[in-house]
Amino acid sequence: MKELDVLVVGAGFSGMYMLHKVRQQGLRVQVFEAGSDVGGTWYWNRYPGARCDIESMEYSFQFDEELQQEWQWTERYSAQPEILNYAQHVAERFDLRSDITFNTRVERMIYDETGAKWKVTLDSGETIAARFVVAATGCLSVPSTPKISGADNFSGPIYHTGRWPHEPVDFTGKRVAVIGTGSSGIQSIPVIAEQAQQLTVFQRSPNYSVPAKNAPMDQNLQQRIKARYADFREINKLQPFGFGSRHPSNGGFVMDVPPAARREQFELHWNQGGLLFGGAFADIVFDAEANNEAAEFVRSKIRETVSDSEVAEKLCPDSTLFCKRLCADTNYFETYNKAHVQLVDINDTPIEEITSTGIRTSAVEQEFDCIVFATGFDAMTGALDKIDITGLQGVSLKEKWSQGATTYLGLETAGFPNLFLINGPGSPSVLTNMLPTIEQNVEFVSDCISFMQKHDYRSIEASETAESEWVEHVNEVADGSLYPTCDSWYLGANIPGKPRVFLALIGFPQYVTKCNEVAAENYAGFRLS
Ligand code: NA7
Repeated sequence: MKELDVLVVGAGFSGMYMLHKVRQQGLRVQVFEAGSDVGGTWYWNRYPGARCDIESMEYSFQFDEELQQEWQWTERYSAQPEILNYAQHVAERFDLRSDITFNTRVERMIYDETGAKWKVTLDSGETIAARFVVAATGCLSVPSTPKISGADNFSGPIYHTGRWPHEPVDFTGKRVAVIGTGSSGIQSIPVIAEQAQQLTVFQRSPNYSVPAKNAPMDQNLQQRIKARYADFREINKLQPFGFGSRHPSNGGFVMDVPPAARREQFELHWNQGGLLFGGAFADIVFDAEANNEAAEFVRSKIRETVSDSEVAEKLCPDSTLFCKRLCADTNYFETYNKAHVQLVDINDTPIEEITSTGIRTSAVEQEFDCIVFATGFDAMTGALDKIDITGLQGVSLKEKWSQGATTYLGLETAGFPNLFLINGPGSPSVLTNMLPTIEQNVEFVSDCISFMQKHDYRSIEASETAESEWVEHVNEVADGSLYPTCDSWYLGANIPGKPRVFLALIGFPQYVTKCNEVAAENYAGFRLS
């Protein structure tokens, strides 16, 4: 049986950096990746309009000064092809592909307590022994497709935004249905509408979206940031969500400001684009009245943009702003002013069936040439759930997490020694700029492995006490905010039957401090043996 020191699952940005780090430590490491190349999220999500909602100068690696100096971004917010090129550049620059096995899934992992090793079985049938396994499996990597009766009978192509074909899809002259209006729907709908002969959007819940204000990269700005890149990165890490220092938040509270000045402040942050709107006031995600003021501002923008007032009302969310990730769009609401674009609210007229030629709702049957599911992911836990993982005393991870995922720091879960998670449930992950968070998690894990080697430890496991205290902490912080007040994928609420547990920690700087303290105290809260 092949023996490794570290086996990494996934070759997205987490797996790539993990490989680079542990290789520098002189360890035997191999990455296994289901896709045919690196890139993770940016490998799979090739749908038209796919774009990052964090500015390019921040959504990139900072671990290597030459890398961050040499790479030139072309837009304020990068589109998927450019980010994928970047991932491929990183793979080449650090010769990563030589230690990545592509087109290979990890199917099963069993912990051998006596040998303090994981036995990992691949879909090729091969089993490999590894002292450590790092699950770099991504937060949004398992697409969720609702079960709609008749889908198998549809004669045209059915796409999912999260599993988009590698060859271009041409919608010219086509009658297209898009189901789902989360970020992927909101980004793809305007682009599909440019080609399609007719586009019908099936909406279950409207979403808040703020124009991204994307633009070609300001090259002077790129130069200025690069001249002090390390400082820029450090300042961003101190922001509550780990990004956005160029557009500082206003520390004030919404209701402390008179209405006219309040609107002016919202307008200012609206014009900064996308997620930066959240910086308009400090209490938007904590106070319901403040939140509703901000939400009402966004609704007023939707009403201003969409000319048909009935359609505008259907597009206006009434849920808590930010309790689902705010979308950043380019011409989303404007698209509904086009004569060939139609909005169907499936709360009024539910989808009953997909037929061989189209979609039948309770009101009407409509013909389509293709259907696009933009229906999201089994977030945070989906990829781990797909692997059959057995830890101590024969307990499976599925059993352990049947009432909700629990971890210590999002990095390990009790009963599963030497299995590290990158951006695991209970870490800040999706509530941050993912790249610096990935780097922080990977560096924690690689430092921990060095520490274990130096002190001759064979295994490390989160203690039950540290884990339950951490879970309590994550929930306490979430409950102090408005995040748990709607059915979001942060809570697993988009997947039927998934336990409702808040899966991310709010607050990146506090998390980093905690991790540093844990490491300084010889990995307090972990059992080393
Ligand atoms: P999201 O944000 O989970 O959006 C999925 C959308 O699909 C959302 O509008 C859902 O409505 C809708 N949906 C889900 N199931 C159904 C069914 N059964 N019928 C109709 N509509 C449905 O996924 P995205 O891919 O857009 O974005 C994920 C993240 O990627 C995003 O937050 C960014 O961080 C990047 P719902 O709101 O559940 O009623």
